[in-house]
Amino acid sequence: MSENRVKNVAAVHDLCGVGRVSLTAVIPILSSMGIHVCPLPTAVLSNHTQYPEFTFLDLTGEMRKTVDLWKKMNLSFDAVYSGYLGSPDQVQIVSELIDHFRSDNCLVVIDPVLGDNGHLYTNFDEQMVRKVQSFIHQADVITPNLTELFYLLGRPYKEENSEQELQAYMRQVTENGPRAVIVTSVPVPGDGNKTSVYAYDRVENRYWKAVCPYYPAHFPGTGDSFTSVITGSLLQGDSLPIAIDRATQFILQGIRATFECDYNSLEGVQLEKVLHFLNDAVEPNTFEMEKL
Ligand code: PXL
Repeated sequence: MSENRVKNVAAVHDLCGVGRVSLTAVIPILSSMGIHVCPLPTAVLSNHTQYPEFTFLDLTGEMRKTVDLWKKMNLSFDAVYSGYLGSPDQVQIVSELIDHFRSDNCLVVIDPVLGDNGHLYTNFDEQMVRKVQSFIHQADVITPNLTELFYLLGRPYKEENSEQELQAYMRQVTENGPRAVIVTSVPVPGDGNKTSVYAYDRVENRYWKAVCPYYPAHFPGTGDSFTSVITGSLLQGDSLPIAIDRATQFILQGIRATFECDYNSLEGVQLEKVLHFLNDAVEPNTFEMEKL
């Protein structure tokens, strides 16, 4: 019976030996949610780039060969999901992958990894920003953090934004492309112990918001874990607000399971302790916003 078929995702991310980011977060999370991950690795690193030193093997040439072969093999994917891409060339390859494999039954999730805390990550420049600005038009769902949202809009970063402004930004970023945007790491004005997530579904013209506790520790890879849960949840048939509930709840469980430990936070949240929660019921925490 075809309904029982395990769904598959072409996952375009790098592979880091140490530090739970990209594929080492994407694979366990989606596998735990009953989804088959087909990795298209963009690079192999000794560890992620927030450690003082790292080795880096670029796989752009191998990506091109893999995509050409996958096209010949008559494959189909239930989703294409991309994260950190190292260069405009890699974006171009993933863009061609999506063009080839997209269909009404294929969900395209793009996490437009560009920066955080108001700044671009090392190695990214205006050329990369412009490439990603047009790339997101191919997505069904994008998951920028607040910094990335401003880069996608070509506006200077601003930490404090009214709900009316946030709604306008989300309408603008979805104008020619993604059906839905989920914006993470939106500070809650006047409350440093909270953070929030905003979302907009252009087709339904509905806005959503979730407020979550904020833990003052930096764990690389939480964005990758968040978008992986969103992807798995949407593939399981959940609505956008339920997918956000699932993702925010999981990240919180992971941070709580890690926060108290005497531990180098660069290694990322201890996913292994909380993967089993992915199949539990979720507490509703995402509410529909009034249109402003
Ligand atoms: O999205 C996190 C991430 C992914 N890939 C690489 C990284 C990081 C964060 O530092 O360095 C290579």
